[in-house]
Amino acid sequence: PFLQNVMNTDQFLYSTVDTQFIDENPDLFNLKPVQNRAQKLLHYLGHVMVNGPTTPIPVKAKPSSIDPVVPMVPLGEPPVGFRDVLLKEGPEGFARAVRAHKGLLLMDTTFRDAHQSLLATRVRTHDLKKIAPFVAHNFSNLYSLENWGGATFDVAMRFLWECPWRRLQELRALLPNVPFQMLLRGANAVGYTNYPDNAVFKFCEVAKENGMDIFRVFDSLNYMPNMLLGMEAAGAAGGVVEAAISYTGDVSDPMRQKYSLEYYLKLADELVKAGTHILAIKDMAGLLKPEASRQLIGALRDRFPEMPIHVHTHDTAGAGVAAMLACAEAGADVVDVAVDSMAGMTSQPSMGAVVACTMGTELKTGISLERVFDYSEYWEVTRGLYAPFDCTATMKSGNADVYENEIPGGQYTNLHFQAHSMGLGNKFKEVKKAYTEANKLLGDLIKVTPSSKIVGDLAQFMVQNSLTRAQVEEQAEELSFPLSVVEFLQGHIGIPYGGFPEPFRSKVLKSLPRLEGRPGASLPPMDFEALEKQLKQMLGDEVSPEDLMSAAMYPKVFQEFKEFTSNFGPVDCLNTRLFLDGPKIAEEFEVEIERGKILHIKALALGDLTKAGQREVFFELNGQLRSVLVKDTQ
Ligand code: 3PY
Ligand code: ZN
Repeated sequence: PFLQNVMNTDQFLYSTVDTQFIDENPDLFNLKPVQNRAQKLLHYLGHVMVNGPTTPIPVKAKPSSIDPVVPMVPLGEPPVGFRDVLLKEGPEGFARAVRAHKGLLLMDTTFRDAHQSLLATRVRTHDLKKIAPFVAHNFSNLYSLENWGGATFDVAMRFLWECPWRRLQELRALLPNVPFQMLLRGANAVGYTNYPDNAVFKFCEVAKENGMDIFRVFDSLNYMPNMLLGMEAAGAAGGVVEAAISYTGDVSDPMRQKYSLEYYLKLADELVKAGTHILAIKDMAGLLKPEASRQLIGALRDRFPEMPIHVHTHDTAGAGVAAMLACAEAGADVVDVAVDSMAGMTSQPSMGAVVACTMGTELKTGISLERVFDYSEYWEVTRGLYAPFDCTATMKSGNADVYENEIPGGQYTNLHFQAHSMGLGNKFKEVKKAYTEANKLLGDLIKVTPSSKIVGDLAQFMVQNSLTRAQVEEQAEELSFPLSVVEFLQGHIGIPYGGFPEPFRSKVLKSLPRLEGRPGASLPPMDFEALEKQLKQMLGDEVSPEDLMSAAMYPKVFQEFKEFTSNFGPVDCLNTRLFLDGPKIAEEFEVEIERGKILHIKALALGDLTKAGQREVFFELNGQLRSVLVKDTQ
């Protein structure tokens, strides 16, 4: 009441008194919400203690009990990095500086693709933030840090109950000097389907405003109209456009002619003509062998002497370091690596190995191996917290069979998890074989999100129904195919290189409609005003451009995320062990609910099951007894 009265005085309203103290202490007005959030977090912790994790767990393992230690970070501002060049000289100047750089540049994928490939994309902002200042201070000469896009956008909300935009904002504040890079699925943005053009443009604009720098744009069929749309959107937002050609097949194998060297060079011509700042080869399955690297990157280097070339790969077969060294020797400016303890297998090749192998040569990276060891130790221990998602629980090595099945890194891990969770642990080989056959049925596609999911869906359908490729072809008119396969054949994600497989397509589609050309071109623009109105009704307050974009990309996931956090509070403040497993009885811990605002919590006891199927969970919150009632769903 006191504050209410003061705020209603004319002196206050018309600023005739000095309100500086109030201006500088907005928390004065925040007492209730903090208590409210604290109570919600207790509710969350109680819920986890009674019912277990709130995110699906693929592996029967507990988070490790060892706490990660953040290596020392010097005081003061981090050194100048490539982001400073970008801010000063714009995308063109940045590209020139990259090309002119002596030595090999690295992109670190640890914050995105590495955990998407090894840990089911589950690494939380909490653990990324802790190590971000160390990266800023010790890896200021990275080309970029890949920390956003791909599956992270969806998973942040769907499984981690955190806002992907906030991740970007918070990391940006901690890491001002290294360019941030995201993976944009062209006309599919960060989703699995084509979005209306205005949604892709707006998405890039908001991403750039929130601190994104480099947009790696790809299309899952290398379908040029989709690529161009994504490139235009990233460029219009003021981002660095990194057009990426998805690589499949083997250019060094004369027997494999569909995706030949000429095919890739022609695509590169078009992307360079379309004005890409950087040209990328995206080897999402890790198929680029050293000899193929020499041929492909060598030819690109000769053809485009001024163009910076960036290569991405996965280490599934175990040849990733060899391939990246071959790419660098053939003229690539940048290659992708993940820190050692998050590298290898379906992830990227090891940063430490590439740094060590180029030391003392013209390709030296300028990165300190000692600092890589520190960084790796942080991630090794942090990775232990994600044991419930770690593919190494069952996957013990990479496998050179990827050269046959061509499954992208992240999907390879997912299919492995799926096979094990269905009790088909000894059938993974069969699943991979079916994937190879499904790919042939669909006409030998480029396989990367979302086309890889379509091939995977067809493979699963074949395994479940014990169907061979010949049987699927014979019975195509009668079978009830997964929707993704039917929509692909209708043209919903674009047109594959070489066209759709016939007569298979006609047999499956019969009289179903076919889309002509670029799918997004026939979609009506997204009505952002209507969406905003709808969100205001749902959220009851101002809707930020970031929330609007989350809802545009994933309407249902966004709504569930908002509902969850309105019940359970800002669960992203909890450390990962608490988030996944809750506290043990008698455990005391602190939660920083916002900067400088710390809650002291102790878990006291778990009550008996009541007749109504509930349990009372007792805590001490900042020295006061609190309890929450939780429905026991076990
Ligand atoms: C994604 O689209 O998420 C990928 O990582 C593709 O390689
Ligand atoms: Zn990848």
